[in-house]
Amino acid sequence: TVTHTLPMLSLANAFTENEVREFDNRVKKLLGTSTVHYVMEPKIDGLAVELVYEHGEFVNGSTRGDGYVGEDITQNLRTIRTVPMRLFSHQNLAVPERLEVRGEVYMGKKEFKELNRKRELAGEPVFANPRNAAAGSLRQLDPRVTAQRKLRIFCYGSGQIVGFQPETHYQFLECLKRWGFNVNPHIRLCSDIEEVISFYGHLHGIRDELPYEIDGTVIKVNRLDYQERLGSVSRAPRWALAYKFEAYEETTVIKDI
Ligand code: 1X8
Repeated sequence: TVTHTLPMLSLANAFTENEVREFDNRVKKLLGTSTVHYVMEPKIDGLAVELVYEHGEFVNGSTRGDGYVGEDITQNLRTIRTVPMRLFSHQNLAVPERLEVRGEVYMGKKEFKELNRKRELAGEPVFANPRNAAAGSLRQLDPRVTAQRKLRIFCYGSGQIVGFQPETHYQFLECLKRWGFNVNPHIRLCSDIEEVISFYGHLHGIRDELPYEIDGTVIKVNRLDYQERLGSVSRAPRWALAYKFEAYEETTVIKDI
């Protein structure tokens, strides 16, 4: 097991435009300001993990677990090609002494279908969805099995960082890219809640065309000093919200009782 330096919190959910407007009003009221910028990102339907880098070197990785204590999955994460083993250092952007990065490990829709096709042919039980397939693949005791499952990662957050302090979440995402992390391309910096609502509509519109499953969007207060002031309540930050999409519905055929 691995104890996370900072707990990996869950997100409060919203399902309606009204709930999103209430979130914006709450944030502005708590901060005592009328202008708050938000970053919007797709919410990836995968498994949250934490990657730890010391002096730019990947040293260990873990699952979210209960948010406080996760499982060590370092060897399995090493087989994911989009998890950098060593970070790029730049003239004007050094690598921090210690960097804890959070992201979502997922399986693409194509890879999921292909895996299930093979499992069906082999008479093995199929996975219900890409998320379960990704979870089953990460939990493998043999990293060689994980390596064949074609998992990927999108990085979007931080745990503890020693020796580096960005001013905004958007800046942090830009740094992640330069260090070599895979960051989702459909991310938008919004100047107000109207832009947030409109970008939600845009992401909803491209949902089916994306090569991986998303179950909504994540809205985050951009300024990190604001995030700190807002803090968290009941295991969820007050500075972020999951604005969800309706779930896909499928029909199950009961073949036997
Ligand atoms: C969970 C997720 C987050 C993001 C994307 N996908 C998720 N499943 C993101 O921030 N882009 S944040 C998050 C969490 O804080 N529990």
